[in-house]
Amino acid sequence: MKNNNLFAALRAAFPDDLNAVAVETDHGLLYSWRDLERSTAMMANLLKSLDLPAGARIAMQVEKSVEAMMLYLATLRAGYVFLPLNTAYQSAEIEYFIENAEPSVVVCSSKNFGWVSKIAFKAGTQNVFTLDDDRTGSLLERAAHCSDLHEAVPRKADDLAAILYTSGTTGRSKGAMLTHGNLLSNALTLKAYWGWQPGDVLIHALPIFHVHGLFVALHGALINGSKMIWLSKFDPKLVLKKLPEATVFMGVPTLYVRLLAEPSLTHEACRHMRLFIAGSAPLLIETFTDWQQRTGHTILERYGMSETIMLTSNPYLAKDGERRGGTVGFPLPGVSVRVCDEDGKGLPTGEIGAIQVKGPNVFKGYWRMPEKTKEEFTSDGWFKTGDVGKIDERRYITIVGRSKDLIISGGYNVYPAEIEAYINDMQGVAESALVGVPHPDFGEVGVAVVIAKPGVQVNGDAVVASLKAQLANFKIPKKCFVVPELPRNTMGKVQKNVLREQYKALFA
Ligand code: MLC
Ligand code: AMP
Repeated sequence: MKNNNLFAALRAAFPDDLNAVAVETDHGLLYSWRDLERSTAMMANLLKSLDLPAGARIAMQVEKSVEAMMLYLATLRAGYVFLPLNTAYQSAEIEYFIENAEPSVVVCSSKNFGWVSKIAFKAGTQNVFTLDDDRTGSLLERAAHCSDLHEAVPRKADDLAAILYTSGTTGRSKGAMLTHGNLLSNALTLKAYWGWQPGDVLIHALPIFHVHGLFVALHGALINGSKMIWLSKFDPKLVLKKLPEATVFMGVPTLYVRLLAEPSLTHEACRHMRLFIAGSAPLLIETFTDWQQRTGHTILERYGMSETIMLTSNPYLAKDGERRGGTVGFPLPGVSVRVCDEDGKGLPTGEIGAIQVKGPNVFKGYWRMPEKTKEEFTSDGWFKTGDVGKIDERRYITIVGRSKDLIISGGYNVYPAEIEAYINDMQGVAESALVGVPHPDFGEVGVAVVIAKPGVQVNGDAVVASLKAQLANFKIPKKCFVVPELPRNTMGKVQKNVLREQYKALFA
């Protein structure tokens, strides 16, 4: 029977010359395809030696490094389930993920070992390793003693490969379960649709704990046997320096905004490039047109989410149509997209409604949340994205908003309910509301509006400072206002649209 292990498919795409460079880092290190092959085998053998239960989760919260990427590949190879965690998460956030996912292995940076291992051991995790971005840590020390030969463990297409936590409008984060089949089908579709070619070189400048950097960018290069220029952190000057050696770049809109601020971004600087791809948040039309003028390239915008990986894309080839700014293009081959009213009835062309999707890319469900999973699918099997949009007569899809109360800041999702719960718990706070307002760099940022309990003084800056001590940095509102009352409708519900309007020019 065919082995549907995603690693096996990625490995099969390695070039014949295993001595060729697979990854070049911003520190000037070179990793060959043979290095990827051998190091992932050693890590996979280490995982195997731990005698983990079938379906064991391997959680990782470490700074971006090639070794961290290898741990992901090794987890696939060994047939376990990868659980990447944003490095910005603090203890309360990590505690929730670890208690919820019950990973058998947790890998963290050595500076966090004290508090992370305490949480992990308390939750029953047996193995906690360290991994730092300078190629040190107990994970590598232990893997160094393992064989560099390893046969990818047979997996079925339906077997779990990764769990990505994504927050909800209400309640705690949910783990989206993605299978080997989901990830491979999407990688192959994108390889064909975006015209990956021999000789392509990707600048990988995104974090590797979310869909964009971990799957879209990484799988894209690997399934094409393409070299990656690996940046541990996005740095516009370094990207510009590397453009003449690269052909493909992927980024969230903030990365494009920051590149546009560099005077050396010119037609000439981008002469070697084949394709610029944007996604994870709306790309402003100004950014799209400025980029065209400054570089001569038309950004290809695509749309996806943790539960579905990539869903739609503007065309790569001119014969399939133009890349239209402000739209997210067409459903990818094999993916179905429909726009419905509240009752799930399909809407005519051009009408705005809920975006629902179906396809081999759509996840298996939320980790240990069968009820929540059921709620997010229609009775006829379509996944409700929570995004609101329309499809025009030429089939282009435009996202016009979200039915879910979500702020996307610099490509990271912030769920107001989570932040409001923290603020409401603070002394002296009666109620709060978090809204997203336009921001020139992050696209959108959170602003908190708070009312104090009668007779109590609450300081907005103190609210922000207190949140900083508890939550990931990208979730922190950029401003907090203390006001006498919040605008409400006749039902008493806070009118967030009124607040958004009131504060919309704050960062203009
Ligand atoms: C950092 N800060 C942010 C922020 N990132 N605030 C809001 N939103 C963000 N995204 C905070 C910092 O903590 C700091 O606060 C201040 O803002 C300035 O930080 P910075 O130094 O400018 O930030 P930097 O480290 O440069 O990070 C910015 C960034 C990063 C844009 C490079 O946020 C990033 O890598 N975003 C990409 C996210 C991503 O990969 N998303 C894909 C999700 S997948 P202070 O107070 O300390 O000054 C997905 C599906 C799909 O959505 O379709 O792809
Ligand atoms: P996540 O849950 O982090 O995977 O974020 C997924 C959400 O990001 C989607 O549901 C959309 O709301 C948003 N998103 C992704 N790509 C785009 C895009 N190109 N334009 C607008 N929104 C996008």
